Amino acid sequence: MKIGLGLYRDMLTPDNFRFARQAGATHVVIHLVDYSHRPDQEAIAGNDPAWGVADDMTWGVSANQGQLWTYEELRDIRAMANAEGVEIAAIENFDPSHWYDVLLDGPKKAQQLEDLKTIIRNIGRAGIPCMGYNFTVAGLWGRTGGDWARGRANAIGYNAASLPPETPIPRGTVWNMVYDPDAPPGDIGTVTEEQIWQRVTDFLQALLPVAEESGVRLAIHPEDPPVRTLRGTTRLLYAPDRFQRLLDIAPSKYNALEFCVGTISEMAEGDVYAVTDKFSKQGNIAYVHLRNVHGKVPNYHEVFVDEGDTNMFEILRILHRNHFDGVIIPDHTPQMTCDAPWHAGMAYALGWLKAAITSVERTSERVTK
Ligand SMILES: [Mn+2]
Repeated sequence: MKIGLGLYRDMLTPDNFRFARQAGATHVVIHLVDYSHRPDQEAIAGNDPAWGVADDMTWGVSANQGQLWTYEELRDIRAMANAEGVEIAAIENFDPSHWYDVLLDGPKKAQQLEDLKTIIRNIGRAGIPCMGYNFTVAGLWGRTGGDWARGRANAIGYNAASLPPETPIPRGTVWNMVYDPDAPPGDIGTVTEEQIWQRVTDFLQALLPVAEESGVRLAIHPEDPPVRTLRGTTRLLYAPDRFQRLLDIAPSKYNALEFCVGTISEMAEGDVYAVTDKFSKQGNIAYVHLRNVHGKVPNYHEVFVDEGDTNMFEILRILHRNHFDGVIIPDHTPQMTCDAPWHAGMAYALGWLKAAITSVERTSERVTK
């Protein structure tokens, strides 16, 4: 098993790649979407996009229509990472500007599917083997922050009872980001169960052949928060049995999971150990998000990797037993009280992860010899 670190767009610097290597990572997962970008505000350096940045709990504005990620920029980022001794395991999340009508089944869908194919080809040509994505219309709306991790560390939580009423999604918004600030008034209406499955089927059928040719695994992240509906839209992967349905649409090594242990443990249904066993045994896991949580929907909060409801050693033992050899990254972690809250939280999680993986792998060597 390999250790990785997820880095947001404004963190893609030689120093942060070096930080990852120092903390024991051999890989990084990079974000290219600037989630918190708001044209009217200063960028917030190192802002964790877990929290909504606007009063209505949406994130920022993406206006990159027609500006697809190029081979050259991907090549250059990879070279920067390689120069510091880490490899890029995956890119995480498409830009809403590039595929809003794929999610919304809008008039630009056919063109945007072609654009996504171009992006996948560029990613493959740059030697990056995986593209993680969230197929979601409402996104992460509703998460809040609080000092509920150990030592009153700030972390993310979700409590349906304390949220403002769910409002319909305004036009020009998808996945909690605005792609058209000048959209006419009104909302996008509802999304039904049949519609969301049809949309993801259209997406996979269009993209998978190109993903296979390009050597880029498509890895879907489950819905966070894993609720059945949000803001009038039916959610796709809010329960473990829906993962198999998604994989069965197009069985292929390249139709895979961005396996988020934290989100799965938040789900009302299913057992996180059984789910980890099933999908790692089947070889469906492209990479893992490791994060611990107290509680489940409709009320949970995130905590440090070594507190919370899930026994992470058991998760690692299951992955190892099933020969999972991919990358594991800490998901978001609680922020630690110091001058570098995000980095300290990640360094803690990475150190814990390295010791735990070493222990699991060495213990099993002793047993099998
Ligand atoms: Mn996750």
